[in-house]
Amino acid sequence: MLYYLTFLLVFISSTSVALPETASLNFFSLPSAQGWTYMASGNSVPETNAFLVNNDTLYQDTLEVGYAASGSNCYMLYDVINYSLPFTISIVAKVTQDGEVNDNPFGFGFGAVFSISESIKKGISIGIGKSIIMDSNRNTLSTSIDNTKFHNYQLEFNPQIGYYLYVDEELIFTGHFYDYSSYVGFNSYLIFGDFTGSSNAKAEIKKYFFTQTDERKGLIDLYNNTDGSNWTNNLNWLGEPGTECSWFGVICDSYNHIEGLHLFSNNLTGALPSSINNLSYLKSLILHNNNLTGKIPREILNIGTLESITLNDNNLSNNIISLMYQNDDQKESDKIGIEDAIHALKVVSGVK
Ligand SMILES: [Ca+2]
Repeated sequence: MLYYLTFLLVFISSTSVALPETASLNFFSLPSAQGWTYMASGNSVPETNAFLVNNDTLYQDTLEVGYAASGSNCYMLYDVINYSLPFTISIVAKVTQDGEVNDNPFGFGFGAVFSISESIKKGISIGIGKSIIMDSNRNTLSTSIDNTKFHNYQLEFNPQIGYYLYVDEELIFTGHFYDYSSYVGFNSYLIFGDFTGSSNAKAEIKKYFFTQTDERKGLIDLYNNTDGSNWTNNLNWLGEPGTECSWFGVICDSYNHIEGLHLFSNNLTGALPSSINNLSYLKSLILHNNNLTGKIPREILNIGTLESITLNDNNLSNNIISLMYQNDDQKESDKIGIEDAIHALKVVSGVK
């Protein structure tokens, strides 16, 4: 049976399931209610005196906490980082007051530390003042960005190489990691907030997102599952790590994450692997007119960024709409028909 399945997955955001490698926060509640640990170092200021949530925004105010030994109030999330894979931290924030301590802008910042062996820890933290950005190596990354306005600060970590800081998608700095080997008692952590005793800040945070998935594995599994050696075009596929954006049909965004996989009419033969959800930045999956068989894996719904997908003119035994409503263990006969599915889609997407 052939299905015609070209549509926008506008409903995905409400149905996506968090991956183990993902840690996003909403600010309808404090981070401590979402698994993060509130840390007050050198003072005993309670969480609700330093942070509050209002209107889906997290407000930090540590200006009155005091300086020097008294004054680190932040959030930490332990042991979610696998050092062998690249990862991303994206935060949308602004710093409205920074205590006028511009040589130490860590009154507000964010970062990560991870173990690469029993005795070696590395990581980087980014400190954001009103008009300066520094890293924990004491490099000045920028003095030209007005951080009192909201920006998207995105840190890309490659544990084998170093880090890349982007502000509003523009690469600002590439640097090495700081040596955190003297820090003990944990394997890894994510951190944000006020984490210096020598500076304080007032900040607003609208978004926090951490993600770590093996995109390369997602591509290789697809190649192996669908007889990649006999694709019509497999130019550059299975090349060295770092070459993935040059593989035929792979489209990358400005961070070199895979946002498009366009392999239509390319003789893909076999089943889609469940690790397709490793492509966690994917926006378009264009696979129509191939020889795909079996079931579309439910994991595809975990790709929260997905906007468009085409799977028509294959030999799949289910359709993607049915994934939304059916459990894997339900009988074939329980599946809703294609007309019902299209109706359901129209309802979800608001089309009358
Ligand atoms: Ca402080």
